[in-house]
Amino acid sequence: MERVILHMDMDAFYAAVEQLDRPELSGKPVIVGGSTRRGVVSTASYEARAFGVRSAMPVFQAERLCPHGVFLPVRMERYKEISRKVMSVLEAFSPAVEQVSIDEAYVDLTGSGRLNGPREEAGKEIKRRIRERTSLTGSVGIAPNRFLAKVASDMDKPDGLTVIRPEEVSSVLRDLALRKVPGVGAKTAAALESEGLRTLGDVLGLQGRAGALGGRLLELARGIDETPVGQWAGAKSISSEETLPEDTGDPERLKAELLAQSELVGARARMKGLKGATVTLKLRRADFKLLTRSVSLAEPTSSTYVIYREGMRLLERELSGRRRYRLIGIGLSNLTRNRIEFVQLSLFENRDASETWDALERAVDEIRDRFGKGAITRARFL
Ligand code: TTP
Ligand code: MG
Repeated sequence: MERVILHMDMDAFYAAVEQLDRPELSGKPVIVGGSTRRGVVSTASYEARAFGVRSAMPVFQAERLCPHGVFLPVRMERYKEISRKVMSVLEAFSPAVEQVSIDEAYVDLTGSGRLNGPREEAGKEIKRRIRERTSLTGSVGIAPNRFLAKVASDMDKPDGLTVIRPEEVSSVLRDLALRKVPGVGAKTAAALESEGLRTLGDVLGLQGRAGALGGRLLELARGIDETPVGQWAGAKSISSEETLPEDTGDPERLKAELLAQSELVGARARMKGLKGATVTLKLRRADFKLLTRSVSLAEPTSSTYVIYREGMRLLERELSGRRRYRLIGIGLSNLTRNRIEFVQLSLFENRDASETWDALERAVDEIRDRFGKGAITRARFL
């Protein structure tokens, strides 16, 4: 049966919530993220985007581009509160809802009885209810599958509603820039562009050679995405923790434990095809006081190396001579589905260190699967 999938993504979400709570900021360039200059931008209002400010940009760079911008810290609890309202609107609308990030969800409208009349009506109704409940706007895309619905919701932002009908799919895909394909990161897009591939149409034109690019991108180029809505409900974070055999303040001991934990978390994320944008260190002190420390990453990761590196930075800040700890753990949250990457290709010689780690870690996971957990142990443990 032909499916009808809706994707909804709130507009400039964190910044829009800040403008909602402080009406004097509406119409102003608002930049949320990194309360310190060393941080990165979480998001920027559309007014700030006009100056070139973007998510994941270092704060000092945003300050340079937009010196009169209003810079605000992240208030995650408040955004979660609004996010819950948005999701409850969607859940009231259809039983098949899958939230994929704080401000984004898919709704399967197939056979929901909501399609009497044009598809636009369902989209309009959802947008209207979200606005009524939260006073915020979101953009909606409606298409025959998830991938296309997400592409559609991005085509007209903010406050847009875009429908891609089955007969329009091939022409939309032909001209779709690879950097607009969900899952293709900026680095991958640049690598593909340097190979002369700019659009999904170009990928399709590769014919035989395209096989080497990995099946997923080729499928998308053909407009195929069978992923059901709801498949991935539940996975909010991946974490691992361990109570130590005895309380310790020995940095080497804690670091070794952190590496082992990072490896478990990374392997589980890679197995599930997920990446996380937040790394959280958990420590329980000998006096049972619990500490959690988090860091947001510019790019989601499933890399043991990156998880460990970020965990170490957090750990080093906490370690002081005399403190002893009874538990250490590390978690990955803010999960998204794996990005499409082609690091296995000899086509791209200029891999950077973290990509090489990715490829290495995938190889390690494979060997473990085949020969058991003990087959490979990191040199660190020896
Ligand atoms: P997005 O939906 O990607 O961005 P957005 O809602 O701010 O803007 P748009 O109108 O383009 O949808 O992400 C949702 C929120 O997630 C965003 O408001 C802040 C947070 N976020 C980060 O913290 N870091 C990031 O790198 C990105 C992309 C988002
Ligand atoms: Mg958004």
